[in-house]
Amino acid sequence: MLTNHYWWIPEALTPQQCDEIQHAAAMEQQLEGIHFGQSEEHRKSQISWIYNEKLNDLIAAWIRQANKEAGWWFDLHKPEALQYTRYNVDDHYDWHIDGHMDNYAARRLLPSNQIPNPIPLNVTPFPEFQGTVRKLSATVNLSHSSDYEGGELQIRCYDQLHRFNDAERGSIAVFPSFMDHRVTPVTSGERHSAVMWFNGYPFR
Ligand SMILES: O=C(O)CCC(=O)C(=O)O
Ligand SMILES: [Fe+2]
Repeated sequence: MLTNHYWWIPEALTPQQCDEIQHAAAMEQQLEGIHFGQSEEHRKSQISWIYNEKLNDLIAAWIRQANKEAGWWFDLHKPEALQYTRYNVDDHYDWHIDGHMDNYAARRLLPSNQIPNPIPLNVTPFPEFQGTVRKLSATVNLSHSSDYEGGELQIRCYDQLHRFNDAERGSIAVFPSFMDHRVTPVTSGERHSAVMWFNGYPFR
């Protein structure tokens, strides 16, 4: 299927870069995280969007590198904004994929006033995302692993379960967006992460 189900980058970001992401997130409005088409229990977390060019370019560059090192060589086009997520005790994100990869999933361009809320994954008001799908997902770990218990990112593929416990601050996990994954409930403390999705045209 794929030789590598994920690509792990242990010390991708310096503590200063992690601080910068956290400062940028603190300036933005906090929203309830949702998963389109799923019930409220599926996901519990607070999110904010980061539109900082320098920080977004930094994460995007790591994803591009992982894409090659992992041997995927997916055709990548453009990343979405960075989504910052806070998981408090009991917060979680149940099993899901971040996007399908085929032509039915390709985003259709719609005028902003016709975009439903919440926004389904297969429409966009932005011309630069027209025709694209999510290809690679990246989780940036922004908490020290000693700051929380539970809150473990897990990726499953057929009979294999990959568990990312003790994910140190500044590490990044990159995986294809069609891979099933979840974040288990936080049992103590607080876990902060940032996710970026890199889009491209459907697989062919
Ligand atoms: O917080 C994480 O590590 C992953 C979150 C996630 O899967 C998502 O936002 O789609
Ligand atoms: Fe996800």
